[in-house]
Amino acid sequence: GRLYVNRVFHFSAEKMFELLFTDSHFIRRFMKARKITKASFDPWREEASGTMKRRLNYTITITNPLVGKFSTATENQTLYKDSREGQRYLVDAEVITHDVPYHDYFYTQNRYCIVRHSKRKCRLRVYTDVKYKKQPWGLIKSFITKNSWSGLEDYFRHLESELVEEELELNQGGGEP
Ligand code: YK8
Repeated sequence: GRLYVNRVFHFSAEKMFELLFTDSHFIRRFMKARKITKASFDPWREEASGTMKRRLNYTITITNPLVGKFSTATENQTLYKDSREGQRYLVDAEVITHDVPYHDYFYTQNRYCIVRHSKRKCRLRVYTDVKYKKQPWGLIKSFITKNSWSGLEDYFRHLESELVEEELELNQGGGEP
């Protein structure tokens, strides 16, 4: 896998969770900027084991010239039980892009780790992996992986910069340092 985001932000871990994993203005705005449309978010639901799950559906706009312009996608998110409120949030997100070539071979797994540093500081790490459900021919596999990495890098670089913007706004005129 790869580590795409690894940064300390000057706002709380709860705030980070709220921005990324609830139906927040931030995520709505970000999706709009990425031309992610027709988004539907299920609420978080608790499983018998205590883990929380939810499903998102949306349509992504693709800039890769090798692929059609749009694809529907399903994202299954799992929030792990040991994520004690406000201390640590671990979210695994499996993203399946239904309408890209070789879509039945692979999916993407993004792991978001939010760790509390202090009352008003947290660290966000995002690890990404391209996973295979069946093994394609070697050349195809490297083609899928290479094209996935470039799309993911672009997406997470943009997400990080928008979070930096949000951090600025949140800390403006707040009074206390
Ligand atoms: C989520 C991974 C692969 C896919 C794309 C497919 C190339 C197909 C390979 C051909 C277009 C928002 C990506 C980047 C689309 C965007 C997906 C996003 C960024 C040439 C054989 C969508 C996170 C996410 C996960 C997977 C990304 C796709 O929150 O290259």
